[in-house]
Amino acid sequence: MKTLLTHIEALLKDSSNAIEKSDSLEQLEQVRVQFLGRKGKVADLMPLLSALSLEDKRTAGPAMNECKTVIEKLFDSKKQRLIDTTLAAKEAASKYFDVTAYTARPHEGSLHPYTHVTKIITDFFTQLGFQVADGPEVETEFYNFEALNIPADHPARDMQDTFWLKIPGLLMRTQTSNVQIHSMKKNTPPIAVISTGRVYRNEATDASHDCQFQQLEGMFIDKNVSLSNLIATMKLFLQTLLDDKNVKIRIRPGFFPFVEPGIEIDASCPFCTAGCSTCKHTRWIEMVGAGLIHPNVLKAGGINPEKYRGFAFGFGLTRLVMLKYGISDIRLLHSPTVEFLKQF
Ligand code: FA5
Repeated sequence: MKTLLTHIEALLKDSSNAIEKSDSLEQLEQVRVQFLGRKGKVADLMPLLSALSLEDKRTAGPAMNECKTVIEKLFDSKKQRLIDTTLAAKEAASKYFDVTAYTARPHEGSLHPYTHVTKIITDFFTQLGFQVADGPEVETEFYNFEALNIPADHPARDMQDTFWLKIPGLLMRTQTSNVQIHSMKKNTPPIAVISTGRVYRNEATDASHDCQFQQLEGMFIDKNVSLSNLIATMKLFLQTLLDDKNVKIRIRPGFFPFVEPGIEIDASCPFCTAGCSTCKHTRWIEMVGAGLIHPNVLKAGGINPEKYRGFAFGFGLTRLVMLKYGISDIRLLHSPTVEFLKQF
């Protein structure tokens, strides 16, 4: 009996300390379970009580009940105090809440990858003295084909399947090379222009081909323009665009009716040292068609080929954008997918 009363006294002291030390509702709940729970310290004393004689039980029983009631009261009072403190802290925080400090911000847009790359291109070429020219997307057969040395029966017309308008002689331009003729007709040499914009081809769409894409055209006409001027310009441009001074170029013969000689330029892959999926494990990426402007084209533009020479080049601008940002599907470039556009 004496042992049980000593235990009750110790229990009251321990529980009171533990309850007082709890500084959160979660901690207090743990203490409650520890003392008043089904397997708690109060329940642990029950076997001692049952072992007592009937007479001792008359004294010890009420002492046990009293102990339980006191612990419950301590617990309830502490719980109320903790709730009050939490509420008071919340109230104090909200009292000085400045409702004008937060405003709903408008959704921020970002530049399209085409805009980013077009800016790099125009910055580069305008620094070299080129001017930016524009040309119509709805074009005449003359500017898109004939003036570029591609007469109606020329097999090169098959390479650029065309969207024709219902009005005879009008089409959606298949290449930005139409700007060459417009610029020659408007200016006198020296002429240095670049132009970027949409072109259209009647082609099936897949991840790397579309019926609508963008090209970058460039042209320089003066006395004594040579193939080395073209190659040096292209090398410097590719190094700037790919942001890699070590980019090397490789020249291959290429056929375009409006240049003679015609070349194609490949750049060493800036993404790998031993071959990757971008360069199809060849270490080279096909970049641009170019060459010295054909005398017939100069004549069609009203420029004397005996006196002047020029170079011209044409990039798939869409391909440059895909290469620069690692975009694997061309269709994303004119899709309204916000998750894609937000990255730029
Ligand atoms: C031309 O269009 C010539 N006008 C380029 C040129 C200009 C050569 C000046 C010489 C002097 P080509 O048809 O190869 O060339 O097209 C140029 C680039 O457009 C290709 O290298 C490719 O990157 C891109 N291209 C062609 N077809 C598609 C297509 N369906 N979808 C996406 N890009 C395409």
